[in-house]
Amino acid sequence: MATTPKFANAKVAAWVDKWNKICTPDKIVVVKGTAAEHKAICEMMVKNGQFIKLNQKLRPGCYLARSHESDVARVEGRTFICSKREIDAGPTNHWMDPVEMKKKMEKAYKGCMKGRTMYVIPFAMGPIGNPITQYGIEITDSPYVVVNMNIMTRTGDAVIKHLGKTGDFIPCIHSVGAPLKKGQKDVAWPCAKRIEDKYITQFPEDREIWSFGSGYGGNALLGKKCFALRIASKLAKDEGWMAEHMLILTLTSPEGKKYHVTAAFPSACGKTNLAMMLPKLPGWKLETIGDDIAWLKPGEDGRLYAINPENGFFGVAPGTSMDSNPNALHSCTKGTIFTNVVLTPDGDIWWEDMGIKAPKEGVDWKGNPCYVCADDPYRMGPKPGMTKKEIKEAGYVAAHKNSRFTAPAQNCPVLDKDGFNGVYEGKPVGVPIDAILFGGRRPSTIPLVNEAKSWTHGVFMGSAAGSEITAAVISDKIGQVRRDPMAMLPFFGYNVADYFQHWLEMERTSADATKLPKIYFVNWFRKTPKGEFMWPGFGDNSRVLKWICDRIEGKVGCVKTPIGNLPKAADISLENNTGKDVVNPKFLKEIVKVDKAGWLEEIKTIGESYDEYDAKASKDNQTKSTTARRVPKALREILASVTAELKK
Ligand code: OXD
Ligand code: MN
Repeated sequence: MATTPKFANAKVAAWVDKWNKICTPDKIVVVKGTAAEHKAICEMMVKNGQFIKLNQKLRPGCYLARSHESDVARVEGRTFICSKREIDAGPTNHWMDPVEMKKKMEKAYKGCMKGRTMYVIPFAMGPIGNPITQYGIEITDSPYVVVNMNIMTRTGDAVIKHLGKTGDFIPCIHSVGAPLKKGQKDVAWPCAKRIEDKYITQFPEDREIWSFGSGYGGNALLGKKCFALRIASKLAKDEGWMAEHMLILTLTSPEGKKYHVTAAFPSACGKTNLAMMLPKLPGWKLETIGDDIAWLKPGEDGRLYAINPENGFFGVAPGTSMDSNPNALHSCTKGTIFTNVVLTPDGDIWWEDMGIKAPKEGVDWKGNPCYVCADDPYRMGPKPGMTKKEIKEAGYVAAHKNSRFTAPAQNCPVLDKDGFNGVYEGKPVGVPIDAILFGGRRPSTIPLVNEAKSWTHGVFMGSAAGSEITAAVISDKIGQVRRDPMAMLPFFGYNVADYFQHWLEMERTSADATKLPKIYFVNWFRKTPKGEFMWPGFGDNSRVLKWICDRIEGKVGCVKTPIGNLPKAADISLENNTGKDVVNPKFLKEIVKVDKAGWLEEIKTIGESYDEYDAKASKDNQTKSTTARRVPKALREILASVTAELKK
């Protein structure tokens, strides 16, 4: 066991001492958060074979990591919400009794850092000192986690200083679960290999996060999903604010008026692309505040004010190209950590759909050689000379589908610096939100954009969000549509039905509910029966954002329908409709219509999802009673009225 360092803050000292005694690391390092320290850890990892240093002329300060094949995405099946009552975790979460879980996990943590260094990472979720910001201490035995946390959050001495003697924080413990025996050589990606040995556990009542066995992304960078969404959503419910899986962007009209928009899309559905989009509409400017998480607090004026609690982008690499998201690629030019992408012979990186020709050969995400495809210079295969068809049939990708870049937000050429620093009109209050968007990948039925008739109707829309499952999660159902309410399905820190109720309460408790943001549902992913996309997406999405701003200003009308307020096709601007991908006006007319048959089916499955939440909500481990239906009546009423109107 190492000696526990001294901390002025008694809660920090106790947290570190507790885990030092349990995990028995060889050494403890308190992360200072300096550039020199960050570089030294990266270089140590290069020496230990855990990082590959990329060509520093091409990508200064950039490194590549390859994870173990069993540890490539979030493990939803091993993610737990351990509230005292099962019913408070709700029907969408895995639950275990908190006392039992702590007992079980403490056993796993016993001696788990032997032969390793324990790092203590003080971190801030949000700009240090901003009233919306929260703080955390993550203990970890993974240097990969340290350097990723340095990018994704604000870490180090400044946080310790801010906490002072009594400042509060969310205590987090993480271990890769791979102790080293004396003299045992470490592997490139230590982790618990068996899925059943991994635990991503939130204790919402104790406000603690315990993670074991995985070193990847949201399983291990505990500030992100575990804190900023699962724990924060519970804090937000208790304290009257909102923690959401949303990007935040600033849009400036040709007249110079600024709008702030948040958007909740499920994982790997283009939040980063929308957050950094280059508007195709002339005169419109878009700037980025965040690409994944928003914390929104009600202001005294009734508006919702948002900050991005993160400090970087943990973006999905495949598909990110100069066409789809040039600003994301620019964000990756320096100080970035790449995980599970291809290494090129000149020490650079490559991935599928990067829009860059593949090198003749490279090293794939598993560390094996890969070769340019015989008939497609933009693909790579596991053997020389393979055709595109052969590669597809082999199910091979050279960069893992959930390979990532961890890039500092400061690299983003279109970062809204004030908004990112949580400042609006010189005050550290976050930015006032004008519109909230929900969306997902929906090949049919769901129109391009649909405006909620009221806040309650908007909550209904969010509760009914759904999408095709993507590679951001380990699942055998990739491609199937699943309901993902508010894009929060894997991230609720409590009962989904209570979360709906909390959204409804935001209107009731607002100082002026007329100032709440307008709510929209968007869908960039409609397809023809032949599988052709009906909307070009990317920069053309600015056309939809303009319509939304026009609605906010009362400049355009709408078509009032049973499902919401739809645009007239003629009100979606087709200015500058030129280039490689253009809006097809014939398709546009189609995707702003109500597909009545599709909607009757949709509404049926929304009702089924509510029934499922209610049925499962009746399991209360403590009272053994069956509890009343939990999905709010107001949402059931909207469901009934939409159904009745559709049937008219
Ligand atoms: C993410 C996710 O990594 O949602 O942001 O999975
Ligand atoms: Mn996300």
